Amino acid sequence: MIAAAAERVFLIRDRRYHCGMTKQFYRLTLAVLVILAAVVSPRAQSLNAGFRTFLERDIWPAARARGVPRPVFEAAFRNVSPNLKLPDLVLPGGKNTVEEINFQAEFKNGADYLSEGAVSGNAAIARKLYQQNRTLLQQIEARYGVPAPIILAIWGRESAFGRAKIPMNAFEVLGTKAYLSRRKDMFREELLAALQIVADGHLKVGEMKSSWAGALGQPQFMPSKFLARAVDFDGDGRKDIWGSVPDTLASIANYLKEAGWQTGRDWGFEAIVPPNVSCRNEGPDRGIPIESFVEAGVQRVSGRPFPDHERARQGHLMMPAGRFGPAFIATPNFYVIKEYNNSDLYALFVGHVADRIIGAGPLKTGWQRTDRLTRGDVYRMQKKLIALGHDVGGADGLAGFKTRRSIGEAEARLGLPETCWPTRALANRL
Ligand SMILES: [Ca+2]
Repeated sequence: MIAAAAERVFLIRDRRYHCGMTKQFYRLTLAVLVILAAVVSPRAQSLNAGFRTFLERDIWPAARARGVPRPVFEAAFRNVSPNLKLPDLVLPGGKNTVEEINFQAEFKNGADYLSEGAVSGNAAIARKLYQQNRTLLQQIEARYGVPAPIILAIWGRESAFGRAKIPMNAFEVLGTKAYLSRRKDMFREELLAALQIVADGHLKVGEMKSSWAGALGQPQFMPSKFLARAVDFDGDGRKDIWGSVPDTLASIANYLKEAGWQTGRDWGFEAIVPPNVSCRNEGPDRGIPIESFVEAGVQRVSGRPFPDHERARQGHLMMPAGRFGPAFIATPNFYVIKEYNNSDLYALFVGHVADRIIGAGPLKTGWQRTDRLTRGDVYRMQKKLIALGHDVGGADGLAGFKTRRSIGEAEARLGLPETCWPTRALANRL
């Protein structure tokens, strides 16, 4: 691979002083490596050529139509080639499959994702930042109607409050994914949006740093979301979610407002769900008034009543580990947080850290040890459930709420205890 050879070249350059390598020998080595890279990897070459053709024939006309100047386009892709180390790529001739093993944080189990260390550490830093930015956060709350602790919790989760390095070239990531990923169409749109951000003057090409998934800046917005929802709160005319704390925090708040945040409502409450309330009732599409849950025997773990302003309004059963972990009555705002990052554990982390920032204690119910099924195991279970007529929300190897409640339905039909969570016992029976 040319990229790999180039990396080796850089290593040699860094080490030449230590090795006592002469300048001439270094040049010779470099030349040999470049030739080797060219000769040895015709596949990388053809991939690169295909990438260039894709950029010129597909991306450039679409970018031009959006008013992106040619120099911006050329600067964005200068020296950029496909980065084959990115996950979720489908190489030419390769198969489009689900990975067997989970690697992204949101696919972890609840005990890891909401470890007390991660939660209390985030809450402690957020409390300090809350003090330091109190006036700013009050202004943002007043304008967007989203509570400061929720904004702070998202900032912490996305970029460790702006301390995380965001090292990758957004055009390399988005270009590679638009060309080679499973979700080409989505990334093509994001690539065009990224070009537009530079064309609009918010950032220079070299400042467009992203995560490995193409998310931008401290709030980790995809480029299309940046265009739609980032705001300039400090008034300098640029939406700078890389360097400006006011822009970062207000952009997070505006994102949630645009996603439908209901001002004045909580995100949810940890609850005790008695056996007569089936875990099959979970989900954003199965809401009922919170007082109906109460009449069925659902209580808050704290023993205190649900707040008066919530009782008559819609609530949703939310059981991120089925019967094997804490349960919640979520409000619609929980699902607004999921608009930010479509994971129950993510939204729960944000909501719980927000509560901890203002003094709440740890979750009362622990996460039980469960069968460690792989993503591939869950994928195969989903395929069987689909064949039996269940709606699992698409077979992706992840136990989202539609998969969990489908599992509960299958368990009930097979006479197994309802757990609403992928188990070996069910996998063996399906
Ligand atoms: Ca600004």
